[in-house]
Amino acid sequence: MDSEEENNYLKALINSKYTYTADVPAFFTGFTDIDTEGAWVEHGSNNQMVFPPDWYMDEPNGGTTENCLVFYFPDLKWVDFPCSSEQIMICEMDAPA
Ligand SMILES: [Ca+2]
Ligand SMILES: [Ca+2]
Repeated sequence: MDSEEENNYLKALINSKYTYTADVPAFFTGFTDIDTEGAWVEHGSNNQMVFPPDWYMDEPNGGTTENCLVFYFPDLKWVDFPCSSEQIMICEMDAPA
C-alpha cells in the first residue's frame, strides 16, 4: 500500500467482501513501527509511509505494545494493534505478467 488511492481501494474492497463481526474486526496492512516507535514502514523494508495518514481519532495509542497497523471496522480507519493478535492479513503481490 503506497498511496491514498490504494488505501481507499482496499477499504472499499474489504467493505464489499466482509461484514463486521466482533470476531474479525481488523485487517493487517503490513505496516509496522516495531523497529522505531512512531516510524511506520512496510514490513521488511525501510519504505516510510508517504501518503496522508488515515488514523482513527486518538490512534495510534499503543506505544511499543501495538506495532502493527490494521484497518479497523466499522470505518476501516487505521489503528495500531498488537502484532500477536490473530486477524486477517492483506497480502500484496505483483500482477501476473
Ligand atoms: Ca507502536
Ligand atoms: Ca491502538
